[in-house]
Amino acid sequence: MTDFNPTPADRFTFGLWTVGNVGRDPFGEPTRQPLSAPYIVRKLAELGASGINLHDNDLVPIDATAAERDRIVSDLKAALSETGLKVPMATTNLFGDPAFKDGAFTSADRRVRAYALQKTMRSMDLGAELGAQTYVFWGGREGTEVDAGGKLMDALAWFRESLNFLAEYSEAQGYGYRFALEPKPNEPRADIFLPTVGSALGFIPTLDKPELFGVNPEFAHETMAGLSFPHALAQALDAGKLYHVDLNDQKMGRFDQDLRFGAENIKGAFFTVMLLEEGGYSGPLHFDAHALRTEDEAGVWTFTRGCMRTYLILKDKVAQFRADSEITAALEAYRVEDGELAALSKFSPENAEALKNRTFDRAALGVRGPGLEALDQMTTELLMGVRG
Ligand code: GLT
Ligand code: MN
Ligand code: MN
Repeated sequence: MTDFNPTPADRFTFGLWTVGNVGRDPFGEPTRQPLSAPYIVRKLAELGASGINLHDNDLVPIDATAAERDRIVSDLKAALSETGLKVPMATTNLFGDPAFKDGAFTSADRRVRAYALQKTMRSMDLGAELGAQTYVFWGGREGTEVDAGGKLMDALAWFRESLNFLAEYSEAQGYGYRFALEPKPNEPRADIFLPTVGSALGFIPTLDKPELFGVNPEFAHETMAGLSFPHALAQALDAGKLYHVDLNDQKMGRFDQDLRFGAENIKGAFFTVMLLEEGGYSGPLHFDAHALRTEDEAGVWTFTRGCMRTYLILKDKVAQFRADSEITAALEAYRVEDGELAALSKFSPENAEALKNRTFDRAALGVRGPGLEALDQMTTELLMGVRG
């Protein structure tokens, strides 16, 4: 791999809302023209992506008639079959319409919650029609600005009730979806429920069918919470719950930026790629990012290429890291094993007693230098292109 040109075998996907982002923000109007879904599909195919993901309303306007819906869907299907692109993931827009201003599944209004179920079932039907296997729940409006409404405990129960219903619906329809909860700490709400990957992982075992639910961690969202994305990713992998991933970048302490993958925190991106490549994840590599608001359409495709190219370069860097004998030796030296202590660390009353009576050279343990400065400098130099 020397040219870093992506192919569908690399499993890269983009949301229609990402490359299709028109550059609107809370202070300014769109800076780009909308792009149609078939046009996006053809462009992404040219650039080497493997698929697209969508919200119901990225494709079909919320007030479309049945005939309009069918025409829009069939135009998309034509572009998909012409290019071979897939739709591995689908999701619902439960945040844009004013009906959802105080939450969808966690609205205090039962009618809103029931409408959210209806909208999601229809969107799941659409996703299944397009071949999607993963269904994402990003609860953008599931939160509060003020807690005077007193729904903190109820909101979680309502959320659970809706997710249980939709899991049953998926099974009853034979869709076989795996659901991925996408945490975010804030924006657009002041406080969003299930704000971090850890929170979502804690919630999943309370569902009726926990095996159908995993997480869709996003680089920017954990960063907004002041947390490390690689740490969140590792915990999701450890739990066997990494069902999808949203790759992008983000400056700490800012609004949700959805920057090009690797644009800001290249070392975080490097360890992200390492975990994805080595941690047993085989799902789509989805970029939930968009071009800067300053850019024209050419800038959008430069951004698109950039996300994929940076991933492939970092994948190459991971291979270089693993093949570097000095780094390998430093990694080996960092870990200290002891067979006798390993055996004693399996609980039995005898082992507990032996461990309690064991003499440790505490001073020596505190004196040892683990070599992390050297390892990190070697990693930094490798990323800067001056090793090997
Ligand atoms: C929205 C959000 C993303 C989510 C999308 C899925 S919508 O753009 O900022 O992080 O992944 O609903
Ligand atoms: Mn985001
Ligand atoms: Mn996302």
